This record gives sequence, C-alpha cells and structure tokens, in this order.
Amino acid sequence: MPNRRQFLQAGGLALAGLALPTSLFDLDRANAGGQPGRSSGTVTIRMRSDDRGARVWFDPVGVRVPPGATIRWLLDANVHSATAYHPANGYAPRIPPDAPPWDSGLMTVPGQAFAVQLDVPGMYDYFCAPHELAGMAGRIVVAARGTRASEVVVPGPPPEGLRAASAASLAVLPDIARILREGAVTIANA
Ligand SMILES: [Cu+2]
Repeated sequence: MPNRRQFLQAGGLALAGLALPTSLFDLDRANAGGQPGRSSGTVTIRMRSDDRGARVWFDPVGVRVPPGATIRWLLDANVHSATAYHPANGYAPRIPPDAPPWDSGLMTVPGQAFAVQLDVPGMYDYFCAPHELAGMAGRIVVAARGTRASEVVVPGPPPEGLRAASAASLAVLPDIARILREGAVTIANA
C-alpha cells in the first residue's frame, strides 16, 4: 500500500514541475538498458471532468507500460481517486495476484498527484471511488514491448462474496489487445 510519504512526494513533484510524461518509446528504451524491476520512467494519467462535472474519466483510459514503470495520476478538477480493484479496497481483485494494491484516497486539489510503481507484469484495473458507478475506471497493462495479449495475466472469476466492478466501469475498459497495439487509448472528449 502506498504510504503518506509517497503520496506527498508525488504531490510535490506535480506542484513543482510541468514535466511532460515520458513517451512509451522512451520507457521501453530505458527499460531495455536497465535491471528488470527497476524504475524505468513515468507515465501520467489525468483525472478529468467536463466543466459541469457531468462526465468524468481517466485520460488515457488504457495504457501499456514496461515492468518497473511508474504511473502518476494527476488531478485536473473535481474530486477523484485512483484505487485498485482489490479486496483491500472492497472489490474482487482485478490486478495480478502478486501485485500490491493501491488507493490514493480522495484527491481534491488541482495539480495534486499520486504515483505507484508497477513491477509485476499483467493487467491492472482501477477505479475512482466517488465515480465507480459512473464508469470512471481505467486499465493498465504492464508488459514488455512485443508482448501478445494471450501472454498477459488476467484475473480469474471474482471470488464469492466480493463486490464486482460495475457494468458502467467494465464498459469503458479497453481490450488488452487494443492497449498492446496502440500503447495508449483515450476516451474521446466529445
Ligand atoms: Cu472520479
């Protein structure tokens, strides 16, 4: 679980910097020369809302990163969280069995950020606690470049007694094959 220090560090970086997210190409290149499991760059996912707060979404909604990459959620507006589907957070697991779950808690200040490093390959689905029923969810595929969809570890059926992801949230999650093909998938801001 992320601790408060990690949270504050991530927030501090967001307030201090205007750094652009590293491209997937750069992440792969950095990862190729590094040790497996070591940090190899950061991808930013924005937590967005329209002007009236009627639509809420993660941008990009689907992304592939190499093992060891850091995901950083950045609050644009409204109140959001980045929370892994996991029993620790009240849901059936939708992350790899060996991967630690995370929960940012409610983020309320524009520019605030929260980060986790993802070392275990596989599929990670997460949601926004206030907007799970509104379909605010996202998918991260941790996989080296060239990985096939059939090689990505996906969770089994939800254990009995644990809450499943809402239909609205499941509906926005892009196919693993599409995420692997396109690198990042964005919900059209219509
Ligand atoms: Cu939200």
